[in-house]
Amino acid sequence: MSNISNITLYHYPLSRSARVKWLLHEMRGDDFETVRVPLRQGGQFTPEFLAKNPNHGVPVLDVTYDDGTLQTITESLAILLWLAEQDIRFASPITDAQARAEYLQIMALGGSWMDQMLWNIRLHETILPKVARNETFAAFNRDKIKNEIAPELAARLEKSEFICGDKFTAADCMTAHNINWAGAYGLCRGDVFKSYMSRMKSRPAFQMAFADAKEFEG
Ligand SMILES: N[C@@H](CCC(=O)N[C@@H](CS)C(=O)NCC(=O)O)C(=O)O
Repeated sequence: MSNISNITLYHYPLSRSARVKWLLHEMRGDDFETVRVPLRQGGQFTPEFLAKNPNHGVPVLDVTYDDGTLQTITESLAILLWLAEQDIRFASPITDAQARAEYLQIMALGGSWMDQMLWNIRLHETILPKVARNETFAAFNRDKIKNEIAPELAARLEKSEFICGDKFTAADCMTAHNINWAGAYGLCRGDVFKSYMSRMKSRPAFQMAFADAKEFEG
């Protein structure tokens, strides 16, 4: 990350920004700024924040380059992929076509497909007003995770220490965050997930990223 002078993460405890915070701690220790966005109090709707992310969500990453240019990046999947490109220790090597394909596949599975199933469960079980909730749709998403996603992830984790083989990558930040989220709905709780999560939780960077998890207001 040679031409980057400063990184600021806009964050809320336990949320999707914790995926990014975890990878930043892996890469840079404490060498980045964190700004708490008070989501429950509507801090994501201020004009300043909306100018950074019109979709009013965290994570948002402000990157200042050595020449003074400021770039704002949104979307946790894009941010994780981009950060891992800057510090290739955390990506699958681009020279290994097969490993790279698997890594990108797992990132997309986590950042779009599984993420949206979890979000749909949250929307239809907790967030929407009761009249707008659709129990059948929530159950459909639960079943997809239980019968399709969880077995796919479990099969990978039975074979290897990390989600993409024997190396920790940004794909672990995405996948373990989702498994943790799924656990809150009683999903992805088998032994293979428990031992994977205990390996991830033993990492100092994970502990730093989730130290504020108790401050999450659901
Ligand atoms: N697809 C986006 C979703 C971001 C998102 O929805 N973040 C939630 C927290 S997990 C948020 O900030 N919600 C506040 C809001 O939408 O008003 C990503 O992965 O970055």
